[in-house]
Amino acid sequence: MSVCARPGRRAHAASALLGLLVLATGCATSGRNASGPGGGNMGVGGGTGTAETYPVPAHPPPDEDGSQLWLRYPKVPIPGRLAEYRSALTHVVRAGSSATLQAAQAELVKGISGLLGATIPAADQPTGDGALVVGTPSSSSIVKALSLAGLGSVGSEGYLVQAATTGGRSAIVVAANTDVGVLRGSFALLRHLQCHRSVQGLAIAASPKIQRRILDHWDNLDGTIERGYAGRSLWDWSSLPATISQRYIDYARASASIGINGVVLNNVNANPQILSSAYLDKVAALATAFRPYGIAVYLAAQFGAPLHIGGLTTADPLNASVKQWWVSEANTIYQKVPDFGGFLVKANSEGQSGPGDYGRSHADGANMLAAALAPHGGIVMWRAFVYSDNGTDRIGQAYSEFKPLDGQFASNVMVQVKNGPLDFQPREPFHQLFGAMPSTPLALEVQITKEYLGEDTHLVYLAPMWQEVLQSDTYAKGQGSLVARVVDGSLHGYRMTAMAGVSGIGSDANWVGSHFNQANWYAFGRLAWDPDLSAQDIADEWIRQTFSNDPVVVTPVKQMMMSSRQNVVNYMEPIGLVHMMGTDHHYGPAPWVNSLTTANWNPFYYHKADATGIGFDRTATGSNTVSQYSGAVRDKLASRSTVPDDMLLFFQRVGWDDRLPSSGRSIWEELVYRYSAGVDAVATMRNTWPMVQGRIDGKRYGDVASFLQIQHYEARWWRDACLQYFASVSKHSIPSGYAPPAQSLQYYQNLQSTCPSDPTKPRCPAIYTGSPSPAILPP
Ligand code: GCW
Repeated sequence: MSVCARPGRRAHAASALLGLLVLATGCATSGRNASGPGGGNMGVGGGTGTAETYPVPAHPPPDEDGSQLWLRYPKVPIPGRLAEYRSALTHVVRAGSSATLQAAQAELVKGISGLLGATIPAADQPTGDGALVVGTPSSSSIVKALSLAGLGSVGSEGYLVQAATTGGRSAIVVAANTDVGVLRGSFALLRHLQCHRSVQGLAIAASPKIQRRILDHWDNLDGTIERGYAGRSLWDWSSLPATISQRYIDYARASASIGINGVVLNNVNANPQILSSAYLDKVAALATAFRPYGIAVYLAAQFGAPLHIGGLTTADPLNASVKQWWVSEANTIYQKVPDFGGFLVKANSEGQSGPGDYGRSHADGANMLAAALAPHGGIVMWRAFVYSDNGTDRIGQAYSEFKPLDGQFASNVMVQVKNGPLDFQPREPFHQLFGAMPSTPLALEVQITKEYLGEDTHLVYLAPMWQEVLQSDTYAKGQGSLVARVVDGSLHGYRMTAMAGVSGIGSDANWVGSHFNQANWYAFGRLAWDPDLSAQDIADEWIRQTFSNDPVVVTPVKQMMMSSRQNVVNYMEPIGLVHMMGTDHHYGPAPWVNSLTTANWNPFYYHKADATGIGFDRTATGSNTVSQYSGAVRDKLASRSTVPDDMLLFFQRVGWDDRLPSSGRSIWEELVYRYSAGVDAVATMRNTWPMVQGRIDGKRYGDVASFLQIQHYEARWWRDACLQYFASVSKHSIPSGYAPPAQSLQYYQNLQSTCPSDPTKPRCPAIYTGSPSPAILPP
């Protein structure tokens, strides 16, 4: 950690005024220590922040709609750093002619020209100090002549970004072994500059720790997006393949800038038509658009496709005609898309067909597809999201089904596992399969779209949640067997590694439904590149690029982001509650629902609250699913004295008046406290946000303020509805010192018929009244 930006005078004044903030003195450095053969990110030099004070903008900055994401490149507003950059970067030496190098050069010219406030000229050779040289040893004679020592160890996607001397003149070099590595290095340099870090002694070396870093789109061919809250699908199938919109290119630029190298174009609840020749031409056009950015295209394949579009009477994976159908399908795909990545498959899950329909195993199904793809280098990502309503504990079913198959999958199959054993809830333990499949490469799937965390409106930064999972210790091979080490392949020596994020990216101007949801797309890419990056450092660099480097902005916004995940856990599902959302649309609270015919779709299934207590006993006295974790983890979760508070009701059943050792409160009191604290934490965010007013543009400022208001009302809705319900079953009342719920239980139950009217932009105007805080009354 190096010296960082000092807060300007206004920051001190503002913090003294609000009495809310401790101004941080740290900021993210340019990289982290290299970490062994699996890749690493090392920053040496150039990480220094600035001691300059950021000027207060004379006029509010011009409005922005968020469409530029973190690639905005505004002119550096601090004169010292601007002068440093202007002398260190005087011209760009033309890169080679490949589409990827051209893309890198175009981005550098655009970005640096914006940051310097003047177009940076291009030249064929260095013409003086300050040349920016980009390339590989084969595309650039200058890079070749530099014989950079570290290049050998950055692999095919890594890069070096460093200060150098060429022909006696100072230069900055972006060097890699491949053109795609050069592109990634170019974005790393732009990130460095956008964070206003010094370029003196610049020396960044980085390479990805995870091979495949993939956005999964749940986009349907009719333009809708399952669990999308940002408008319609980006892919305009009707105008493809003829029309390649700038939006596709901007999507590729943004994704490439954070290291993403794959995209599954369509929903895992897959329409088999995507595999038809007409659609494959459209897929090929997108693949062509993305290729210069190092992004490969994958498709979600419906297992029943041979029946639906192949004219066969079976999709049995052991049937010779079925196998042959997939072989010729794969051949067709690779004719059109030579670098096609492979298939993602949701099989025998939530109504999707699969090998189980024919009495075959997941391995039989996956291996049949894998055999068709193998000659072309493609892979299968077979999802482990399976459960049925068979009377056994839902969260143990994937483990029971997949663990026995370890070692039976073909070498080009990965099993893709959600972060937790249930379904992307605000807080879950890590999935039991991590650490339990040493012979099967496991890909980690997380959800960027906030299906269960406030959809488009709530400000919830997800990197702390993903970091919590990645840094969880499975103890599979003793202490230190982190989920991150499973996923990066180093724990079990996996031959393939991958991380996937369910994108939710749509055609809204801001791409993801809200300005702050952009941070989750950004953080996904950065963590997939290096799962050991800290959520805080990622937030820091995202804020600097997306809003401002001014500490008056960075410090409070980072504080809002870093507390946001625990806040949402508190006001939606504290101390281990899960799955209490409304049926189907998953918007708003509905803990009382217990009438769905699929038992494990009922919120009641998960909390089992009655007059005697609350919680799902997964210890030896209950479902014993806790025994699917390895010894140390199992013992911790199974014991009342060691289970973390936020996992309590997920694993254990407790009485309402039992005391929580950490707080001394009864379970009932703790629920009331947590729900109330969560609501009031949103009030704190709303009070903090005005600190950035005038420092960022009015449009984004206003958009965020109005979403925070919605979040505040909805947090109170969650609290009041859940507390009313639990009060009624427990026969307890709200203790003194807390605001009473605004409405009756019946009122909240009746809301289900009107809210939301539009599940793609879910809102509930009826509850946007009154003042949500304080929920904890002042003494
Ligand atoms: O969380 C659930 C979603 C479904 C989704 C499913 C899955 C694509 O509610 O919409 O289906 O997960 O992951 O397959």
